[in-house]
Amino acid sequence: MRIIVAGGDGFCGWPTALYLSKQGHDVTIVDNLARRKIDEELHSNSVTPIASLEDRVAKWKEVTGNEIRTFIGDLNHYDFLREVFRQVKPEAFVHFAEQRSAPYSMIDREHAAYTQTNNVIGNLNVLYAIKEFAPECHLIKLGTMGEYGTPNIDIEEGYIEIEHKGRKDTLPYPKQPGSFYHLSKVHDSHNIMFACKIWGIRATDLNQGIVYGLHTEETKLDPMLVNRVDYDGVFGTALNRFANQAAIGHDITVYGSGGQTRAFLNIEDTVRCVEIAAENPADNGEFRVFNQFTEWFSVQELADRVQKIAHEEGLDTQVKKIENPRIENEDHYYNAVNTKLRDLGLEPHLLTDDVIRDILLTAVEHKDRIIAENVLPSITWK
Ligand code: NAD
Ligand code: USQ
Repeated sequence: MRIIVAGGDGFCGWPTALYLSKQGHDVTIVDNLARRKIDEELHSNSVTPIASLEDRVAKWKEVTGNEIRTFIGDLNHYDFLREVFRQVKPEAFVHFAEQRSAPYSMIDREHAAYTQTNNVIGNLNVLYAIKEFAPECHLIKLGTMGEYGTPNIDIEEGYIEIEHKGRKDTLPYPKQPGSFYHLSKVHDSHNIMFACKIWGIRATDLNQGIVYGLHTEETKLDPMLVNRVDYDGVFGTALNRFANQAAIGHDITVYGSGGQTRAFLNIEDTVRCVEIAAENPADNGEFRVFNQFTEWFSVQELADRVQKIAHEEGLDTQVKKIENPRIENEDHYYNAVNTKLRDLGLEPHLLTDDVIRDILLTAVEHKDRIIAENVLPSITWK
């Protein structure tokens, strides 16, 4: 299949591009390298030393013989995107290419506006490009479990049957996102659903939980293929961030009570979920939603598990509750459905102690790269 991986230089996109290439697909990466520029803006970095995109794909070709084409450019520039579609004629478009940090989107008006413009207009451009140049192309769009928020009822996969005043309908599941970033994903979902309805294009919204880990079989083939890992208070996510805090003997920062429960999955399952979606495309006109996660944990539970492994490895770190910089429910009900990807063949990699140890030991290996002052949260919702 001819597959475009937009955002293919990022944390999820890079291993996905390699995995799909390894499976024999004809992969093209599109990326504007915005994430690397944001590192400069925040004076931060990936814990692992990542090679340039050019060097990464050259190494991939050297190691496997497989070519991955690259286009450096912005989905917000429609002339660029049109040219990419004209040259590639994609059968699937995997869309990771968004600003994905909730705290970054909450810095100030400019960052909120950048996040929503970048994400919503970029995605709208992709919808138009599919309509105009590749109407059969299957859009595989990365959404987020955070679109749903933490309702006091079970979270369904995209839709919920509602009975109201004696009448029934199946409607999009209510959305209660917790940041301007998460809101951008809700706006994207609405635009995609509408485009499927009016133009008959096909799309799968992968409502992904928090991704942990860094390695896949493919990224391990050579040090130059290593994936990025974020640890700072802006882009670092729970679990990966906790392991990196532990690696430098920093406190593991639980925000508020730590009862916040989130859905998680291993990066090795991210790449497989995208493959499953690509190999089982939505029908023409269908807007399909899969909840892409394998387990859920409270933040406190994860912090305790990382601390336990850190102590086993001789690292002195403590779990510390700090004032929550976000506005979110800290003690809530959580029960989310995730059967559709499993029904299509996903075999989850669950969070074992060895997986935590692997993330921790990678952080320890590169701990000189961790900038200690970036580890605490610096952005508040208030
Ligand atoms: P990332 O920031 O590491 O990667 C995103 C990539 O997209 C970067 O390489 C960036 O340069 C590129 N990009 C951003 N805007 C672009 C634009 N307008 N044009 C071209 N390229 C652009 O993020 P990630 O962690 O790999 O996340 C990928 C996707 O998955 C995002 O849409 C994110 O919302 C979603 N997601 C991520 C997680 C997670 O835990 N990392 C969880 C759920 C959903
Ligand atoms: N948290 C802590 N301590 C920390 C960091 C985070 O307690 O040091 C808490 C947060 O308050 C929050 C939870 O952990 O309750 C998750 O925070 P996070 O930063 O790991 O994840 P989030 O901001 O939700 O965003 C990440 C990705 C985003 C993706 C989302 C999936 O950055 O791209 O959409 O996870 S989900 O959470 O399902 O919405």
